[in-house]
Amino acid sequence: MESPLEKYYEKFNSIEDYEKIAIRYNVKIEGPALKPEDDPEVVEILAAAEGETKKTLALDVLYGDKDKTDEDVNKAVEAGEDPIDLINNALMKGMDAVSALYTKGEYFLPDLMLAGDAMMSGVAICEAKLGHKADSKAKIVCCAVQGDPHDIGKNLIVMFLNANGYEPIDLGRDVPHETVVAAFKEHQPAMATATALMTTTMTGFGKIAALMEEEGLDIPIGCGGGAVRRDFVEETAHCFYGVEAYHAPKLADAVVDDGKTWEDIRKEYAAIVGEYVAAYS
Ligand code: B12
Repeated sequence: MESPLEKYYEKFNSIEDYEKIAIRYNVKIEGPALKPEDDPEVVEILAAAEGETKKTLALDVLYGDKDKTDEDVNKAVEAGEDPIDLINNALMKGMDAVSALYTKGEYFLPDLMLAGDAMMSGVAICEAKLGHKADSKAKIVCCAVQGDPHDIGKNLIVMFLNANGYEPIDLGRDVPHETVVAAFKEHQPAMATATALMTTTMTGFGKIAALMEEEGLDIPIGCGGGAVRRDFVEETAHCFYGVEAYHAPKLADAVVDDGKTWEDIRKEYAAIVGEYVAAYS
């Protein structure tokens, strides 16, 4: 007699064409499976990754495959491809496509993190080949505030800034307020991001801003994190509320390219990030 396990396998072995079936969270959806690279927005983004090598690299990132990214980047640089071109027109394009799918709710946090690791690893190989860091648009200081060990959101911000040509100065998590302001003085960043996920740590934003004022600095600080609401952040001058990690490069572009201030960002957030944002409606 067939065991329940054999019956189970029989059911799945009878599926003839896996390409046509997506099984997600135990739900079988009949019909053609749309691959990430078939999404129309992704097709448009990947069109910029011209040629087989760059397309393959962009797909390695899109699939969050760090080992394959490393292997393919190594092959490409050994074949004489320009590392800067690989960063800008292959690895970053893959990450742009990942952001597009995340925005639509088709990719999730783990997808972002895997793709981020793959991209950063590929960029590191390109930079090692170059012998120096790729030129950056500007420095952005990033931290999880004093007392706060939650750094997943901050790590995503660092990854998105890197993916968009910025030089994030990653101070890590549980960073003393004085260390943040010392980094502002040392690096003179165009913008900063501060993340807090606990009601006990979110007062850190105001403390950083106060210490910064004492030093006569005026750096726009994007403040976000699970515990944080827009009205709380806006009680403090220099600070604006940040909603999604992938917004960080667009906010930085607004400061660097368009000279927007923290006050402008409070008023124009949704227009700057180019989408409906409930907290700013
Ligand atoms: C993972 C996690 C942990 C991990 C953290 C691992 C790590 N490396 O980060 C660990 C296990 C270490 C942990 C520990 C603790 N945790 Co915890 N943890 C969580 C959990 C489950 C998820 C947090 C998370 O990573 N979210 C996902 C990230 C991506 O979100 P995010 O950082 O907010 O970032 C997003 C946005 O906010 C935005 N963003 C953030 N900053 C900025 C800035 C800008 C400029 C922009 C544009 C966007 C932006 O970008 C991201 C989205 O794209 C939450 C519960 C929950 N469901 O949220 C509890 C939670 C945050 N933890 C909590 C607590 C209390 C603790 C502990 C104190 C528990 C304990 N009693 O020991 C300890 C901390 C101990 C300490 N040392 O102080 C509470 C906080 C409650 C509160 N309101 O104060 C929560 C809410 C759980 C709960 N319901 O009680 N935790």
